[in-house]
Amino acid sequence: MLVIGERINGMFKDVRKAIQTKDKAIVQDLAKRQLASGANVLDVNVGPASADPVSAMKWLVETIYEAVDAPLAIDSPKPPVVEAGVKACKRPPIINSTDGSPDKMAALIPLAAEYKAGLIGLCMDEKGIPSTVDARLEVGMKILAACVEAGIEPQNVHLDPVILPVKFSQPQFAVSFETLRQLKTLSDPSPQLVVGLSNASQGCIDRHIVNRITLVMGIAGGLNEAIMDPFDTELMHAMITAELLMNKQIYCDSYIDAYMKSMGAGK
Ligand code: THG
Repeated sequence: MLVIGERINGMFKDVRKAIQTKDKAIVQDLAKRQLASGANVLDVNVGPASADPVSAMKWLVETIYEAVDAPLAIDSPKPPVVEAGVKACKRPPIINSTDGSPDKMAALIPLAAEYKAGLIGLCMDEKGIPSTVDARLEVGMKILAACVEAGIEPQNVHLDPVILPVKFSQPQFAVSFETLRQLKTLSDPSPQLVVGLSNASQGCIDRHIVNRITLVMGIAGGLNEAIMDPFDTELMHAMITAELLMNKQIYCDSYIDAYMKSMGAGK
């Protein structure tokens, strides 16, 4: 499972403040601790409130690289912000994300091909998030086909069925789950399958259990990557156990410790 740490996001108050005051230590500490908790990749998002998102993205990427050398996921709905982040990267990042709209695909697919970056494709387009499985799959297929045509290998395409908060869009999880299952079969080798996990629990009182069960069900449906909170230890343990049950890890009595050690966690 590829754990993409979600915490360097201006949606969180501490990160928003760090961007405003150029406080490197907060960002660098989050980078180090997420990796030590088992994250493989760090998501980087300036948040919706940033006054100058292009410079904020560049500053975040440079600040993170001063402290750690990890792969990054450059996360913004605005192509110029993504481009600034990708250009500041020392090694190919994951671009997060395009959707199926012609404008975004035209801007981001060539950028991913040029920088040999991975590309996340959201199963939505300029008309919004489709409410049916077939319509979401159609968008996913369109993005995958355009990527392959541009020379991006399917393994570098990460499709996201789009998870919405269960509190506000309750019927949607079943649609996302079934979309996920079918996205897996779109190509051989299959694209990577990713979700923004914490979306599921936004507005819920007990967010932890909603995130945990969403992740476990996702893994059962073929999910192999998530943008998630690596500081949530029970979430990490649930993930490792779900992968064990899906036969992706070898059982031993200390399988959780063994997994964490293999991630270099705890350093
Ligand atoms: N798919 C892809 N990328 C994504 C998402 C997705 N990137 C952004 C987001 N969704 C995933 N990351 C987060 C990060 C934080 C939260 C949710 C998703 C979150 N934040 C608190 C909140 O809104 O309640 C912030 C408040 C706080 O604690 O300070 O829940 O779906 N490809």
